[in-house]
Amino acid sequence: MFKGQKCLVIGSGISGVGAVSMLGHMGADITLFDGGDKITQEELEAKVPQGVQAKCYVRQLPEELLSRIKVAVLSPGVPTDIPLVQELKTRGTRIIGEIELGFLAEQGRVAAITGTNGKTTTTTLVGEIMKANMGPEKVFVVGNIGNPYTLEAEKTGPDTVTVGELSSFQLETVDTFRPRVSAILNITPDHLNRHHTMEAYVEAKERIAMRQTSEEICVLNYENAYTRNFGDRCPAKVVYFSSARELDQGYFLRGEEIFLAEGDQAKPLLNIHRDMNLVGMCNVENVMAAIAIARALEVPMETILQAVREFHAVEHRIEYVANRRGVDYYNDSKGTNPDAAIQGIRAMSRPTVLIGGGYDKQSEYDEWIESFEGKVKWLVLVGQTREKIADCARAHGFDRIRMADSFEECLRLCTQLAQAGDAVLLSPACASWGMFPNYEMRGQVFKDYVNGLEE
Ligand code: UMA
Repeated sequence: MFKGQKCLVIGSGISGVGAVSMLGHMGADITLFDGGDKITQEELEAKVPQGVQAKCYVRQLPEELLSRIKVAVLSPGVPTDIPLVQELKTRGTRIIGEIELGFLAEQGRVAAITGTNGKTTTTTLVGEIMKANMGPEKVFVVGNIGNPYTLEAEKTGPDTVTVGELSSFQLETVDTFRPRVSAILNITPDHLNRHHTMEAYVEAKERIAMRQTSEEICVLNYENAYTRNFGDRCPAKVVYFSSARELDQGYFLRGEEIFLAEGDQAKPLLNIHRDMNLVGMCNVENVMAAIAIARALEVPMETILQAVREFHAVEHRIEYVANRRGVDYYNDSKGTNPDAAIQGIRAMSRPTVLIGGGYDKQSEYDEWIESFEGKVKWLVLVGQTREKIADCARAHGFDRIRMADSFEECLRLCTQLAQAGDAVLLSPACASWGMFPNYEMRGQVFKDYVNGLEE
């Protein structure tokens, strides 16, 4: 498809490396560029996969090359409004994202999942259900979850299923991407420093279903205003789920049971306490969405329900770590925005010492602070946003705040403040950047610390 064509890959993280590898197999004439201010020429060259040829440039691309680039593949972390991308657009270069590139090689069915929160849990669960149904070798779980699509897309075939977790960053640059099933779990403000406006963020999320038709299915949350309204405009056949009301058609919660209403019948499927190992209403929604997605992929209901019964929490998402001296420790490092962190607090049933703060994504923290509702005993703040959060908390009348200068100090403070019967929750409402390269490392440091405490 791109044989002999001049292709530029921007960004040399895992997506960029995946894109170079796939373009290499396609016989493209590849240039790999990274604009990062620390990376060296040697480091960039070392990232080119073995057997693939790519010219490498750090920070600056030769002017004469720019005019010859036919296709530019953006890594998710590369904003579409940076000067380089704008320049390429003006010159008529085709701009696609790494997900779009992967899709060009896709041979099987695709289930694509987005949403501000719950993506990773839902994607993982759908992956497990599909593996139980088809065998692990026929299922590829890709995308924001940490596995670039371009590393797997060429292995797909007519009998495989790709389950993709897609972020708004990735969806901004899809074009022909057309999944068999899409899902938007919820949309609340996030990543506004990248998208600038809520409208642009919502628009990016909705692109997941942009190329779908009434032949395909889009699973939407009825209890989120954005996703409910999208149902009226969505080109795909819509299946709704709701955790707060009984629906005529779709998945809903009645008491402790998840029901499916189809035709003129509503059937109970499972009990959210007995049949699920996940806590919190957000996870009830994630499970409903996962069932709807798997059903749309024609998996027998019994296989779906058995996989749900066997499924345990995803690492870093309201993950129970251990009890130390009567205190329960929970790692919700993936609570990287206020809405995700609200779900973390809601899932707690004990007085809670809460760790907050991190990289500033220009979020507003009011609703998060309001969700404390007498449950949060102490708020221990760390990172770039700590003053902003403290000001917001005080404005809401919450002043049981402690400041820490480092993550280690923050952990020690929590252990001092928590008493037997309490919980300590790492659910910072902020990205980890600035203190850690990613939320996984932040969660791991938390878990190592807790596991190292005396029992
Ligand atoms: N870079 C440039 N120019 C720029 C910006 C970045 O050259 O303007 C370079 C950086 O110097 C760096 C590279 O690009 O060398 C990084 O690329 P990247 O940020 O796209 O990172 P990847 O390693 O390719 O990881 C990406 C996703 N990262 C982001 O969206 C920021 C990963 O999501 C994803 O798992 C991976 O692709 C595979 O699909 C992470 C994430 O934080 C988990 N996602 C956000 C979130 O979940 O909130 C959206």
